[in-house]
Amino acid sequence: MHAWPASEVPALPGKGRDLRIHDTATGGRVTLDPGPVARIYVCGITPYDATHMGHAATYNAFDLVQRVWLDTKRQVHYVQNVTDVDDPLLERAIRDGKDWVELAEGETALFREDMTALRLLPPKHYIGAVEAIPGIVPLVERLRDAGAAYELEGDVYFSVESDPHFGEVSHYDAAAMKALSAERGGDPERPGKKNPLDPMLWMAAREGEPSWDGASLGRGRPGWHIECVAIALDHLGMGFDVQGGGSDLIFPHHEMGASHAQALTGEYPFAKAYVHAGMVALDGQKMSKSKGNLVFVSKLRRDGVDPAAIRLTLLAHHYRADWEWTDQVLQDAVERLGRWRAAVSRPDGPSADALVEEVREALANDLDAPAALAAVDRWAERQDADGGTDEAAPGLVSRTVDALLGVAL
Ligand code: 5CA
Ligand code: ZN
Repeated sequence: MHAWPASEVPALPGKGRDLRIHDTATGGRVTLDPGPVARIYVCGITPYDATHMGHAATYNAFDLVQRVWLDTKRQVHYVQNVTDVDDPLLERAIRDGKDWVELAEGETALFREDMTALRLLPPKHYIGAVEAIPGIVPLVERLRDAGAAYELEGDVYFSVESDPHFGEVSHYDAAAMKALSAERGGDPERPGKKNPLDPMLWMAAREGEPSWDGASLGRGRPGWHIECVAIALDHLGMGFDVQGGGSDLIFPHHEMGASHAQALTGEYPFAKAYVHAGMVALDGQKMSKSKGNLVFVSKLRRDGVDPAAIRLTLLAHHYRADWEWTDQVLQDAVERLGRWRAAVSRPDGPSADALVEEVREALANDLDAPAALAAVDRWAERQDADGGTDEAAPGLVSRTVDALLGVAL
């Protein structure tokens, strides 16, 4: 699948800083040391509805990870998937009387437009579940042949007991795992499973549903977790630097993905850090396609809201915090954008050398974007109050905000 165009990332003077980031698996801050090519996998959308602010907030967080790495002169090998076949997509297509392929393609195209408008850097490899199927089938066969998977009425399940590290991403207890599994696509109540938590790797073809050749597995379609594992192993290999997504993916998705990969390869860990963004809510409830309480990026764009203001709204919240979308948080961002644009449009101003370092340090410190915004606010206030004589300063502020925060002033 093709991704979307990359906006230019200006180079900044001086040296970037290594990222210290909260890792869900260890429950603490880790300093990432990725080497010259940093490797990151971020779980992509299930394209049955338009991009909402929750998605945008999550992708914004991982865009900052990329920008911090790029600032250290590393290359970034970024992979993202599109879950372009799964139960919720097929259900929505039936509900709306649409062809599921057209629904997925249309929503993915809109997602690309939204990402481009928000200046979120594209993945190097943007891979759909459907195009990954030829790679998924042999992995499921290998798991089955190694005794890590078993058949139940034609479907194939992963045995969570086959990975000694199962549970080490989320650290949730059995009751929490069971509840979340039922809520997020699992089937803990299905009779005949070895462990109620075992997730499906391959679903045998169902009447009226799309299916693909699964070689010795028979016709069917892939389970959700193995999709991301196959794509990540194919393009990044084991032990990549960051596995990312929203906090609703901690369990079962990232837990199961890690176990699938570890059982397949005998290596540990799947990812060096598991990084999770908080949930954006609307009217007190997590914004979600299934609930329909959504603010769409595309709708705001159509209404004439500057994408840079949308981006500043996201940046005003720490990525790990759960927060509520309101008209006020958007309005605050619109006003901030206006103040910043006015401040950089003057021919000179107070020196911005310290600002570059402040923004760098804020982001290296667990992506503290609100602290980065506060630093730019202070420079803009000084510009407003006293001005300054540094002719390079306004340009340097623009480039810093562009390179590290993805906002074009
Ligand atoms: N296709 C799978 C991942 S493989 C999926 O979860 N798709 S999704 O469309 O439901 O979500 C896409 C990304 O947005 C995921 O990382 C998810 O954690 C994140 N996300 C979904 N809702 C919210 C929300 N309300 N706030 C923050 N992030 C969210
Ligand atoms: Zn995923």
